[in-house]
Amino acid sequence: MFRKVLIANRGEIALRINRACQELGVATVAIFSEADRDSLHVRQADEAFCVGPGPAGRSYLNIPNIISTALITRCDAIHPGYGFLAENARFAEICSDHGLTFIGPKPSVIALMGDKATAKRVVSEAGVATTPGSDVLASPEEAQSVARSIGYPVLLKATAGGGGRGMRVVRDAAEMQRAYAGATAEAEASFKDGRLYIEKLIVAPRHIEVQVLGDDFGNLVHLGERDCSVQKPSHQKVIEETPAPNLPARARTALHDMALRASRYVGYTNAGTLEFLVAGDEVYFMEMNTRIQVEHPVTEMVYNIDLVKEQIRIAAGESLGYAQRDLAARGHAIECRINAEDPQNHFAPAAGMVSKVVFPGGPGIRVDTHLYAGATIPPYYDSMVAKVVAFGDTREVAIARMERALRETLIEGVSTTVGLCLDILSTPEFRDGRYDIELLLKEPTPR
Ligand code: MV4
Repeated sequence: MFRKVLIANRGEIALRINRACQELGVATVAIFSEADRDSLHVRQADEAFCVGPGPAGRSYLNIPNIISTALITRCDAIHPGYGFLAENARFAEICSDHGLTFIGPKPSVIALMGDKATAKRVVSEAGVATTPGSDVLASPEEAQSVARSIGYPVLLKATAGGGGRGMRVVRDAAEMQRAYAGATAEAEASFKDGRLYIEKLIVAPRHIEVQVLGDDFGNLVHLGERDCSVQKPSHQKVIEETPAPNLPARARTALHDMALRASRYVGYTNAGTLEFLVAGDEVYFMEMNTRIQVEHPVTEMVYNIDLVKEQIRIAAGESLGYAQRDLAARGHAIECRINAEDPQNHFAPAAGMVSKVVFPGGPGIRVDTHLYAGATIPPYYDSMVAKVVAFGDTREVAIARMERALRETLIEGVSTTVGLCLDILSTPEFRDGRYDIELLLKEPTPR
């Protein structure tokens, strides 16, 4: 096992990684920006070092400063969390060039999956169904010709994308030229890579993902699925749950089998998530995320497994120690993401001082947060401030606990998505477990 790990992140996930390390008897080094001096991860880690000013480009993305901090403090490994450098293959390579273990998959696999068009091609070689469409496109004319053969409406997507940036719906051939130019420009600006591919637009699908864990000895398991269909038009996930409600047994088996088959084919190690679109009984692979995800706690609750500890154990060269048949999910878990956002400003991320905070507790409730009374939320980073997770033997119990927990939650000083989550939980679509990605897309945000 490692002696010391550098946590290359901030916020709740930095605390989460610190907890896993503490329980494993691994010492921790936190890094922080000048805007995060008073953050909890700085206090809770064994050591902490400032790596630059507030803007992430100069601190949490500052590779030379992060690597030198790890070397000076004699760390063995770096945990990247999610966001920032988590899916940067070059960073993973630089870590290993400096004798530091990157806690995640191999750099070559990160790079393979980071190219969404290549990922689809490789995964389909493994016999996994992918959304009908093209490989990388050379021109809008080629896009029109592919679209004619698969049928409109189609989606233009950025090869370097993921999370919906550089994505355009195209309803007919006449729209293609403009949409193509817009999508390329956006992808070029966001990723310095304007390459696009095309997919048939799946109408009103569910967005379901499968968690996998693989070790360096060829052991690979899935840990079930998470339904992440409740997303804002901005592709921000709001509520996730496991198991996916009302999922036909055939579709569930297909999801799990495809996840294992694709992961095995690319030699996947550590924790990963395969994203699928599900329409009725049809299941299509969309992309793979080569990191721990925000919503990992719901999986931890039903499998009674600490995924972050597993990531660290695997990276340290330990074997999984269990097989698929040893794993069983029990009960139901739901996560609500609490974001600080300004309803006066189109729900843009809100910065400011949090004057009062009360988080819920009691049976079946877990809260992952870095907030405390008196904390300031800097303007530079993601607006998520807490995750409230509810567990129950049944979905109904989990929902009742979540509603009770959200009503106990008090955050003063900034506006949050607590009310939005309560509104969604009360809709008939959510209560019946019969919702898809359109739940938050059709009508303007309730309340
Ligand atoms: C799609 C899709 C329908 N058809 N692809 C891709 C990135 C992810 N964040 C959303 N993605 C989607 N890809 C095809 N071929 C639907 C989504 C989608 C979505 C699209 C617009 C607004 C919200 C969405 C929420 C989940 C999934």
